[in-house]
Amino acid sequence: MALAADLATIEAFADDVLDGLSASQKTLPSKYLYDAEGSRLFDRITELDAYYPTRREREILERQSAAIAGASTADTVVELGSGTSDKTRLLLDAFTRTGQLRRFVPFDVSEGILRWAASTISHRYPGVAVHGVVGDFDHHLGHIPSEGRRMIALLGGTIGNYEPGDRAVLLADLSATMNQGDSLLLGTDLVKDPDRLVAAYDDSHGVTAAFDLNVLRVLARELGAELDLDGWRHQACWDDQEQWIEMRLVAQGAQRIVIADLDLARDFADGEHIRTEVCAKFRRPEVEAELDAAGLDLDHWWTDDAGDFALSLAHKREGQGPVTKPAAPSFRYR
Ligand code: SAH
Ligand code: AVI
Repeated sequence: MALAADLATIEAFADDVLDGLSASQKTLPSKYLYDAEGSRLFDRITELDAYYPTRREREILERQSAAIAGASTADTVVELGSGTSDKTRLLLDAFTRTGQLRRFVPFDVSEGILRWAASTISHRYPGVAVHGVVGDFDHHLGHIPSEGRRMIALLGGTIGNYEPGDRAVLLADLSATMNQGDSLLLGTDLVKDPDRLVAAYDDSHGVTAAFDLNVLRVLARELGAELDLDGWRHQACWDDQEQWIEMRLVAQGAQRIVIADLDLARDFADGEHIRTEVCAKFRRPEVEAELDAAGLDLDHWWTDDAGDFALSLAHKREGQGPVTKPAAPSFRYR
């Protein structure tokens, strides 16, 4: 299916759009930013000077991948939201050096980039079985192969693209799919000077703006939305209370979005916005507490020298049965 999020059905996409554009604060789930063009633009973002998280996480992986391989003792690396799996090669190199790696399972909603990454990695690591899964964290974690001793990696700070309630659900779902002996490697961006954060999410080259605005093309192409592509502007704001960057599309003059098939027509006043992504930033006690609530115990916490980004390794608590999932959250603004 030529959908933005390749695996998601048109119906699920339509439901999400109806839901998000019907609330008083309009939102769109950030997973729809990643069609083929969105994935390409995200890759360009990771190369920007202003966008430090990728470089900082890479620095940690360069130093700690051997320790991660040793501590996890995993023979299977599952990577959620794998994208290009570029940094992941540092992990795979360390896991193959010890001879422990049998399988790599990249999992992503964006099919094109996933196929490219899976094929690149299977050529580079001929002795490793590569099993790509096209899926959505919110619906398809059950599609992850359960064989082997697995380390599940969620890198890049992608966990921060979930609001706290949704994050608790995702961590509980992950914990529920883990067996005793499996581990979770989690990348989290850390709280820092808001000016640096805003610069990282509103770069002077306009790449992040193009990434954000691209979701309007996705709406037009996939759902036949009628809208003015030039009538919106990208904005990144730091929310000190929520401790997250909010990416927004702000209406330039009065705007209207009509999706005839969904019977949807929304008017936006000049300056009104649609929230397209939250990018939450963390401190260690919060990460530890959120893992704990999901039945996961933190074993290791590594940061880069500047203290910008953290990688944590956690295991499923001994005797931990199914984790009680928090009630599915509703949008805060509703
Ligand atoms: N892990 C990579 C890529 C991060 S970009 C890195 O650290 O650089 C976020 C990735 O997660 C994208 O490839 C996107 O397609 C994927 N993604 C976003 N929401 C998703 C969801 N709900 N289910 C599965 N994949 C998702
Ligand atoms: C994928 N995710 C971790 C990125 C982030 O930093 O929150 C997405 C992104 N949005 C704009 N720039 C990068």
